[in-house]
Amino acid sequence: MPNEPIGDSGDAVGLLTGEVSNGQESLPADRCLHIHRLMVRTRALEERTIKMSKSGQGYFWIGGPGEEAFNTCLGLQVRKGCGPLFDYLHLHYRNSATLVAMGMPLIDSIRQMAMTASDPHSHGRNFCSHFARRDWNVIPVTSVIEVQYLMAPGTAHVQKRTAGDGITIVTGGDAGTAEGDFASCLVWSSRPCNELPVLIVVTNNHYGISTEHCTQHSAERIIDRGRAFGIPGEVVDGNDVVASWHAVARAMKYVRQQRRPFLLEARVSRLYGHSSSSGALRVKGEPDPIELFEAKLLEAGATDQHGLDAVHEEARAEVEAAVEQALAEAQPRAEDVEKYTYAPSDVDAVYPDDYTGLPS
Ligand SMILES: Cc1ncc(C[n+]2csc(CCOP(=O)(O)OP(=O)(O)O)c2C)c(N)n1
Repeated sequence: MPNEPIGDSGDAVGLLTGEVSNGQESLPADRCLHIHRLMVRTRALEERTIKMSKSGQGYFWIGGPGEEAFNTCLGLQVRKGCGPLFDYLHLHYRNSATLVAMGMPLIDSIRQMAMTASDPHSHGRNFCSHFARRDWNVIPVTSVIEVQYLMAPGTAHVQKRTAGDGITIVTGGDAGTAEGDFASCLVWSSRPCNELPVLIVVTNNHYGISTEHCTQHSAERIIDRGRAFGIPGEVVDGNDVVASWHAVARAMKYVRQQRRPFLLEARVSRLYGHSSSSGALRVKGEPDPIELFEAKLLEAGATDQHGLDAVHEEARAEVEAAVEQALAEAQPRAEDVEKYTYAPSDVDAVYPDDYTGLPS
């Protein structure tokens, strides 16, 4: 079930009938326009935060331009909420479209880039795209790659023991799957009689930072590694909205109903390189999921060029207003530096609430 009512983007959305097809599968046109708007808003956010990193309004940039098709379809189908009855998300740093699809205001990501105290994900203390939302079960994103795959079986274990059909979703890149944490996830998710409801997603952009996938991995498909553990999987063209929607729906249905793991590998683009550390310049020759989707929308008669331009214009204006507002907001205070260090815990005798200095 999508997180927001489909067709809340104004215009004639909701009045549309008709389908958008990729030749094999299709989606209703009004849902496609909703997805398109979310993808464009995310791209506007990413491109503006790249600019912030280059103009001294923030520092390091990392994000997911090129992954909007798959990640939007993922975010819209998450069962959003707090606690084990809802889905847990162990994401990596390329999932802005997932958060935007779940309803994150764009300004919240800009606040993290601008390192303001109002940043709800880290109070201005973490890199951009390092999201954390307790109310939506979004576990804090770490810069240390792959550890999320080791933590995911933990929340899935709780969900297995809790009546309900909440699932755990973990995402990461292809290069990180070389690490032991990925193998541990496969082992812990598939122990006989202890199989766990984990949707193991790998967004394969064919690169680590600068090493190509084909120079490191002899297996062409990452999902094939699941075979040894009896974990089924699917590879999907993550630049194809229609295919991604259905692949996510199938995978989620399997994990939700069977309470067993599933591997989903999405082949995606990396449109601005690895991060600001590698320059964040637009890469030529990689397919752009937004351009591909817009061609499909036009072909299906779901909208016209004027409609598409209006969505881009509206997204740019939204982002500019958000940057202006965020830059006027307060930075963290020096006296708060020790706050939010520990999560409150009844079983922690030393720091039950927050860090209060070294025990005397
Ligand atoms: C444990 C660890 N090793 C190395 C790094 C440095 N590092 C950051 S991103 C990255 C590449 C990750 O590639 P991939 O898993 O394919 O994800 P992508 O960034 O391409 O989405 C590396 C090696 C790190 N952050 N953490």
